Amino acid sequence: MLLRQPIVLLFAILSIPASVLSRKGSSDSSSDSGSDSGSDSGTSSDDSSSSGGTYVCSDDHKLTTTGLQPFYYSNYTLVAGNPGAYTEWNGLYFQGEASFDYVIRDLPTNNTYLGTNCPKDHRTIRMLGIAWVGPRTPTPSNLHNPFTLGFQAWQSDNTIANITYSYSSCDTDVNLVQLKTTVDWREYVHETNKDVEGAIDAVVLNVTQAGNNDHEVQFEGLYDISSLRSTQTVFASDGTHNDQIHIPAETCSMMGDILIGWPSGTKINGTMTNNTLTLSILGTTIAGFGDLYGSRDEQVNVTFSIVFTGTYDSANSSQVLQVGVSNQSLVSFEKATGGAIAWAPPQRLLILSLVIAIEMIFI
Ligand SMILES: *[C@@H]1O[C@H](CO)[C@@H](O)[C@H](O)[C@H]1NC(C)=O
Ligand SMILES: *[C@@H]1O[C@H](CO)[C@@H](O)[C@H](O)[C@H]1NC(C)=O
Ligand SMILES: *[C@@H]1O[C@H](CO)[C@@H](O)[C@H](O)[C@H]1NC(C)=O
Ligand SMILES: *[C@@H]1O[C@H](CO)[C@@H](O)[C@H](O)[C@H]1NC(C)=O
Ligand SMILES: *[C@@H]1O[C@H](CO)[C@@H](O)[C@H](O)[C@H]1NC(C)=O
Ligand SMILES: *[C@@H]1O[C@H](CO)[C@@H](O)[C@H](O)[C@H]1NC(C)=O
Ligand SMILES: *[C@@H]1O[C@H](CO)[C@@H](O)[C@H](O)[C@H]1NC(C)=O
Ligand SMILES: *[C@@H]1O[C@H](CO)[C@@H](O)[C@H](O)[C@H]1NC(C)=O
Ligand SMILES: CC(=O)N[C@H]1CO[C@H](CO)[C@@H](O)[C@@H]1O
Repeated sequence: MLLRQPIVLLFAILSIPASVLSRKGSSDSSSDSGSDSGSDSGTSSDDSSSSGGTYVCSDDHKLTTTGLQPFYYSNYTLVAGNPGAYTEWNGLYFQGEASFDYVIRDLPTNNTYLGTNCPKDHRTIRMLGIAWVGPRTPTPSNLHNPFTLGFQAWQSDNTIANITYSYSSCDTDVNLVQLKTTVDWREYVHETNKDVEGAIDAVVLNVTQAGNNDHEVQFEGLYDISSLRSTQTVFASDGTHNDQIHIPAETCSMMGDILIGWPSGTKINGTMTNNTLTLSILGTTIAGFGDLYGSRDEQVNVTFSIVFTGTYDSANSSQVLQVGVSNQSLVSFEKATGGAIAWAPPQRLLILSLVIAIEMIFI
């Protein structure tokens, strides 16, 4: 088990590695500064500094979107020796505004469980968000969704025009919502002494033409990873890892974040044209609390609804979406004539994930 965890964690920590570490350690500890300087290695964005042993993070406001794609996409989007090169698997991005509505209800208390200090009325958090949509890759062959959707959103009062600036690179838990409709993992199998890769469509999407508009599709599905074994659900389960929904710590005084995770049965639906994506996420769960000092015993009933409306981000997308044009499928992807280059050189990520994985082994 001890040996297995770091290997299994390899993909999970890939995109926001610091959040995994930060929930387990204390925020000002050296492990935090270690992971942050690790995540910035090889770039010019390392604004962090140490003064008198205190770690100081100065925010470079760089939007990190590497957690939007399953890891195996790098097999298809990374061209050896030419990392920025166009490939037919790059997909495209939408950016926009989102709202996170929730109601928290205390469970009946007993002698061991005290009440919480959570607001009991309906609350809304305003967010900015980014979605990525890419074509299904030829492998893994057990996947059936015609496209993969990734989404992340973070609390912000900023305008959409200021979306890049609005992203706090110092906040290790910046994304309140992070979704991938396909989750993947790498697992060590004792019997064969080998790492095995796997992936499932966490949301099996039903994609249909929207009403009478043949340039719009609608999609819907339920988030369900209940078929995964516990070592695999680390990627999208309890809210302590990469794909997650959580409500920020300040909501219920002294209780920490409300860790919603991705409850099986959460409803995902939306519409898509070549210019607009709308996305709804609707669910309810019994959630626990977690913070830098560990998780707590108290639990609450949370009902949540997240709604996003995004517009095609031509500046950062190398593809455009064709909806209802092809007779093969309702959705297809074409090279953008504007020709933006791909984001995030994947080699750096791979090196980073290995560094973090090695760090985790020694924690
Ligand atoms: C009551 O306490 C027990 C532990 O003694 C716990 O298992 C149970 O979940 C608690 N019930 C509620 C509603 O909090
Ligand atoms: C990605 O590439 C690696 C190394 O070549 C291979 O082992 C793995 O099966 C590939 N994964 C997919 C999903 O194609
Ligand atoms: C972007 O947001 C920051 C912080 O809120 C603000 O200082 C800056 O003026 C904003 N820039 C624009 C172009 O709105
Ligand atoms: C897919 O969605 C369409 C339109 O909403 C619906 O008629 C159909 O029954 C759905 N199919 C499945 C398998 O859920
Ligand atoms: C999702 O489905 C609900 C009905 O179940 C509908 O009211 C809502 O508008 C849909 N959301 C989007 C983004 O299409
Ligand atoms: C989207 O499709 C419309 C026609 O339906 C076209 O006029 C427009 O240029 C397309 N937009 C993009 C970003 O490809
Ligand atoms: C939370 O409470 C609401 C309202 O009582 C209820 O409809 C919902 O099923 C509860 N959620 C869970 C996961 O028990
Ligand atoms: C429609 O299908 C036919 C036969 O498969 C193919 O030749 C044609 O190119 C397709 N049209 C489009 C727009 O994809
Ligand atoms: C995440 C990302 O790379 N965003 C970029 C999108 O394009 C604008 C304009 O070129 C850049 O400023 C952003 O950094």
